[in-house]
Amino acid sequence: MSVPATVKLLFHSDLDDPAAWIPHLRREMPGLEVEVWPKVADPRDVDVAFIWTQPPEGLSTYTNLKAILALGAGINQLDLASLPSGVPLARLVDPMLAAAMADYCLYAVLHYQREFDRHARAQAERRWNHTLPRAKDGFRVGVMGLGEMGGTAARLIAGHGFPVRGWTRTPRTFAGISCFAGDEALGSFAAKSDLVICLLPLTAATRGILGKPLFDRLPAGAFVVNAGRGAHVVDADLVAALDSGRLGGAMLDVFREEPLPSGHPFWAHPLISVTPHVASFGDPRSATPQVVENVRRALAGRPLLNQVDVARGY
Ligand code: NDP
Ligand code: OXD
Repeated sequence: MSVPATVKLLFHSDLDDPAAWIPHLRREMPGLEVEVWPKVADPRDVDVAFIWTQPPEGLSTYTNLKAILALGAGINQLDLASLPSGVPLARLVDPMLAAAMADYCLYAVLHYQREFDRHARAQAERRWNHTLPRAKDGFRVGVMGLGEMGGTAARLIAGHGFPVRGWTRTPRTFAGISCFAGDEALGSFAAKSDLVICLLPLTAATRGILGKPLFDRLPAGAFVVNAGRGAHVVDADLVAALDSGRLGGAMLDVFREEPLPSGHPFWAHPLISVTPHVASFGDPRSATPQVVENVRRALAGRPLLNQVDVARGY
């Protein structure tokens, strides 16, 4: 189906640079007009919203929206309950986004298995720390969420020789990965995860999941990596578990408040590595075709690719 002569797209993000997207979008859709918030002539003329978060005034004045396309793989930041009802929502699924995330997770696994964290602390004290790392095949990695992000990360890490287990809401099968599903399996999953990576969406069921009850089920000295969402972590429980030695370290990419406030205890904690929500990022080069296809589908009233099940929350 061809794209109508003029299509209006609202762009709103405090994370993404519109200049990085517009040339790719225009190349694929010559009739596209991108209105970068707040320069929106008339919200009623906008066909599709391409947004990370909603504009501060919300979307209720965009009365002719045919689709909302999230600028991220995760969509909880959109405040689902306040989106205009009846307008379909899609998220970004992009092989480069998943590949970048898998690289981040593999880096985190190697960081802790090869004890780069300990060596950095030893260097700061000018201390020669000649300890040898645990064997790869004895360093068990647990991935929470085996979707686009977690599934890609789990396969990459398993391909590097680490035993990998995964935890999902519904039963899944992945070659070479021990799969666990449902709340009742969380304890068995956790009990043999020397390092746990959270790549869950933030929903009512997963909020606060990285807290004391889970930490207490992990092997002593386990490591936690969170690249899901900040509200997966109970911040005080994490600090307490690290301070008591229950956990050995944490690498965190996402936070309850972003940017992470300068006074937050995570910044200075010796066992925490902070990255500023850069574990992965949408790449306009590879993601534009999906966005354009979804604009076409929206205009034709067809189901979107990667449409979000709003009731399920992801
Ligand atoms: P998907 O929807 O593809 O996968 C989600 C996975 O989580 C599925 O395996 C799902 O299980 C599982 N899951 C959901 N709810 C539960 C639950 N209650 N219990 C157990 N498992 C559950 O999402 P993506 O992989 O694309 O993205 C995951 C998250 O990663 C995003 O929502 C976002 O928060 C985060 N993200 C972070 C980025 C960063 O830069 N830090 C970049 C991109 C994403 P099932 O398979 O049974 O449905
Ligand atoms: C996210 C993203 O969901 O960056 O965090 O895509």
